[in-house]
Amino acid sequence: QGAATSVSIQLDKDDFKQAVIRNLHRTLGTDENKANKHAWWKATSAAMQELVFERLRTTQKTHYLNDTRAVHYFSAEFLMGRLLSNNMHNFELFDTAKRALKELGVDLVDMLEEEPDMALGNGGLGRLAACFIDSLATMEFPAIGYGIHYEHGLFRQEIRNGAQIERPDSWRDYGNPWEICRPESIQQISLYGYVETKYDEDGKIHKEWHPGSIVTGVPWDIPIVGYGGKTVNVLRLWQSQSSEYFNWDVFNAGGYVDAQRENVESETISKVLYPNDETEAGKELRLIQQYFFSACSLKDIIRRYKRVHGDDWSRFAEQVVIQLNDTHPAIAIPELMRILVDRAELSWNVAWEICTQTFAYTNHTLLPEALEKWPVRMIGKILPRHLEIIYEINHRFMAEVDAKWPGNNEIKAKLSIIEESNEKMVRMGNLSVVGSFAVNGVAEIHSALVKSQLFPEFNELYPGKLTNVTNGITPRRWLKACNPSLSALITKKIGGDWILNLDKLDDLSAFASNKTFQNQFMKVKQQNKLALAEEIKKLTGIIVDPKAIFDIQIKRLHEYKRQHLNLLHILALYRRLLQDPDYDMHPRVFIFGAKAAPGYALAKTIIYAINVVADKINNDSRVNEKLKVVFLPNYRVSLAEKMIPAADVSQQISTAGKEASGTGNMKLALNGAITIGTLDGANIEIAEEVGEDNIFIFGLTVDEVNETLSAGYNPYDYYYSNEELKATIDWLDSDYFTPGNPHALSSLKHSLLEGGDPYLVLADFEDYCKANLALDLAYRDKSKWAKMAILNTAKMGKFTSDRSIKDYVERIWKLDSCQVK
Ligand code: DL6
Repeated sequence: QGAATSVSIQLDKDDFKQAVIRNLHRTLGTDENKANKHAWWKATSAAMQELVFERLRTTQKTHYLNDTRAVHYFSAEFLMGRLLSNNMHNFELFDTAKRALKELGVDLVDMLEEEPDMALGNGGLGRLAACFIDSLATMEFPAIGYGIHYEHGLFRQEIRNGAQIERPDSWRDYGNPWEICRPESIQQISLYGYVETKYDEDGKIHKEWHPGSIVTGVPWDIPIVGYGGKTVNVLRLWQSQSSEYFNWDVFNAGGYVDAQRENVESETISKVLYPNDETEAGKELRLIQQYFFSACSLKDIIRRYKRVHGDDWSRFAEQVVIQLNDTHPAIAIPELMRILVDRAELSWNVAWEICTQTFAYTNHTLLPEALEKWPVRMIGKILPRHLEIIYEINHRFMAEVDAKWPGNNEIKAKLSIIEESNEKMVRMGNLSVVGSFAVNGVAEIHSALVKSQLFPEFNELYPGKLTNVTNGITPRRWLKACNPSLSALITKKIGGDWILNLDKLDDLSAFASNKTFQNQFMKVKQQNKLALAEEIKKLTGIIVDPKAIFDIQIKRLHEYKRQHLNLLHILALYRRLLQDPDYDMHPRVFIFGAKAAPGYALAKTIIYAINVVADKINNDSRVNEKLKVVFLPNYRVSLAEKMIPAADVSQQISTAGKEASGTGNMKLALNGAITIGTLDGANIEIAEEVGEDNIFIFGLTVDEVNETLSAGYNPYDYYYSNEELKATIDWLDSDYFTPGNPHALSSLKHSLLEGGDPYLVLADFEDYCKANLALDLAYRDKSKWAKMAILNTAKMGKFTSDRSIKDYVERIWKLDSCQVK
């Protein structure tokens, strides 16, 4: 398997300077005297893009000439963040660029702030896709990411009077230097209409879909630079456009007037990313988005395949593997069947063989409310032919189930792709399992639960199909670029091989107890904390002490992630300090970053609660030497890059069994933060790697959660038996934090008590407090803490996305690398 070993492009400081000036003059039509920061950023990006294009062209030519098998990563989300610094790092030009720009009077780090985040994703799932395409390019695997060119990415969060306000995200208002429009590869896709059944002379049935409207998909390519700059792959994002096609034939056929009236305007399809609250909204536009990008991408793949293989479909599955990132692109399965059966006129069996050898599916959640289902009626209206195909797939699949479990209607009802509920639904998870050759979860425990709880019968029916690939993160962005001081220290100590072989970090273990190295390591942490303290002041006006413990919880706001458990513990500390001004604790700053889905009321209340509690504590001179709380607005990739290097503590406190993997846990530990966490998701594997002395594990395990629930969990038992817990919950429901508005936070108390506390916050509270106490004591022993921090960094080798990709490549995709000369 290939990995870049040296940099492909050599450019010195003067070349770089010239390239920037040239682009300032010729691309932007301005000059050094007039240019503002934004113009410098654009000119520098354009200078980088010259190098990127050169490698992109070479890569594409090499892949074409070698006719390589490639993976096509279908994902409704790619949370890319900023690209300029990343591309510079991957070309190993960051320092050169910094020196060149300095001579031009421009501070590179300051200039980088001009770039808006490309926030085309909600959180973990989209960021994982971004890390994966980085690793694929770095390891020189032929790969294309396919997604949607949203005009607006995830909303921008403002905090007003403590509450979240959503504002549109305008990431390309002033143009995006990284994307290239490819009108030569435009595709058209069909929607609505009806299906005509025809018989030929031999009595053979043909289905013809007469669509009601046609939408144009315009591809935008974002080059993805691998580390070392040898392979540059592409992320292709589809923008929808009106095709001015209206089918009068359909219209006049009668009965379609209403359907046409409801048609979604073509341009709106790629307008906005749905903010995911882990509940399926069942919105028609979302289904159309999913079909739109899946169908455009499939047509694109087939066009490329046919250029070489013509109408010979026999090699399709040899050349093409499609990874479905969750069920969002699962409609691609019946779409490929439609193309093969209706258009290419292959027999059903041949087509199904090709299909099931082409697709693989990754599951990212067990939460029942997040498992996608679409009303049969809706699919029938938007994609009438696909509904027929889904029924046919299900009919044949039910026969298979019947052969395995003769006459067992209960199993049939459970496995059926069609859910026979009040409103009939298509279960996209079941469709994905049936239509794929491999199904994977994203951490050991999650994959085990996919097998034992979510799809146990599928696991019996298809032994070996369900598997695990533990998630990973790219060390290029999440250590080298975001934490330059730590990465320089590491490279000085053990050499730079870790960037491509993260297992090498284990060489640091030998220095974990070395006082000099401990001091160097913690000095870097201290500098990073100082920088974050400045950022906090800039963003919120709050002054924090960099000597305090920086305790960070950054992730989407969801009850299962339990930011409210963190908050209850903060309240407990506040209360202890008020009751006993000498209460012995190391000063601690709790820092949050989180967006709540706009429609998720309780999540928004939790954000409000954090902010009002923060306001009270930060302004209470009795305690604020020891305790501070900060909520940083508009959490996103570029903010994470500033927070993660400064973290002492990483909060990973989800209810066991609920967080599929988590990847923030990996980023924080890689940067030397110690995890306080439950045995959930990838925390379990992190604990295995770092060892139990270097992590603070607390709370119920998955089995204990299940036992507690089946024994009839009653949160009041905990409420009445723990005086501190009761006091903190009641405190939230007084007007202490919301003067004049005593019940502003009642819904929070209600969910924890009368609401049944679905995520067992109360059950875990006491153990969480104990773990926090242990953490506080450990921090006071500077050498012990430094050793723990170093070992966390040293033991993160497993969690590079290069390893995840290697797992996918060897066990699922069966790809060869293709070295681009
Ligand atoms: O696999 C990436 C990421 C995991 O790390 C998180 O644990 C998981 O919550 C997240 N899942 C989703 C679910 N969205 N949908 N569907 O984002 O995936």
